[in-house]
Amino acid sequence: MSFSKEYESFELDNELTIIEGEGGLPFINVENDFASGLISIYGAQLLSYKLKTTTASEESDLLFLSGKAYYEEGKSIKGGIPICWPWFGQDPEKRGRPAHGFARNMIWSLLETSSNKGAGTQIVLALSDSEATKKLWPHAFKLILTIDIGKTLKLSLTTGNTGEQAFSITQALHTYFAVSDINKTRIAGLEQAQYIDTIQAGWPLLIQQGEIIFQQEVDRIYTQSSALTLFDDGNNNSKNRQVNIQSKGSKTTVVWNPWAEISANSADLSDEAYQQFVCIETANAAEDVIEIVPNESFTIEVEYS
Ligand code: TA6
Repeated sequence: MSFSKEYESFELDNELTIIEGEGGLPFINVENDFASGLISIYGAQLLSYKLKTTTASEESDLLFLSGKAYYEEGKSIKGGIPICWPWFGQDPEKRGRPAHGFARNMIWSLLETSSNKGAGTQIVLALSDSEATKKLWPHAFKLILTIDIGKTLKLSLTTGNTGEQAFSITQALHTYFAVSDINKTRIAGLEQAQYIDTIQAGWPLLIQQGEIIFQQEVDRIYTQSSALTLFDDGNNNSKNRQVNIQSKGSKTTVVWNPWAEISANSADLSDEAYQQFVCIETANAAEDVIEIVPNESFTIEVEYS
């Protein structure tokens, strides 16, 4: 039986069910020939993606999900792929509105689900302006997130301006990649790229020397979005793997690992959590601000393989 009548018509035989997830939130459970996935309709947040191997077993999760995550309306779920929108980072107007916007803290509508036998499962979710969003942000909009769960994982986020005035957004697909050991994790593709180091006072603009490695807290906004590769070189572990990241519509890549102190001081992360993930975010942030005029839309996309 479906979690609720409202979602029944979206279920797909032997492939997609709507279940009662953590905190009583509606979750979409996907299981197809290529992979499995779990999406929280609250936040339109993908929480899990596991590729199937040729031996019909599953690979370990591509995504990190904190064991201490909150599943409560008004709070964000720590892990998976949170949608940061319509602003990235702290409230740009410093009015005390939530960090990373409000899209990750709202129940979205499920618009469509479909099965494409040779390719996987497609899920389309939407969020439109409401009284609640207008209190935080005065604009009329339609946000559409399409998730393709197949041999690769694809996300596409389209912002439509349905109002009569232009608006500007910053945003990010704030992906938490699971890694077996942060000390053996590296990212290639941003060598010589410029980045803003948001940990240092004054946010200096620096140049990336070699691959990105992790030996302390890292919180950087790279002003470039090229093809990237995440290497998880942890040995004796099934997570030992390589993830290719291809994006469109983004001129910014955010790389974040909180390291030990922030992990220990975050109520929704365990003390050791920082060893198990790295965030690589396809974004429009810092100077990469997107203006959208009435009746126009803007799409950001990413594919992980
Ligand atoms: O994207 C990096 C970042 O902005 C960090 O500065 C850190 O705060 C992180 O996101 C997580 O933010 P959250 O609000 O989800 O705790």
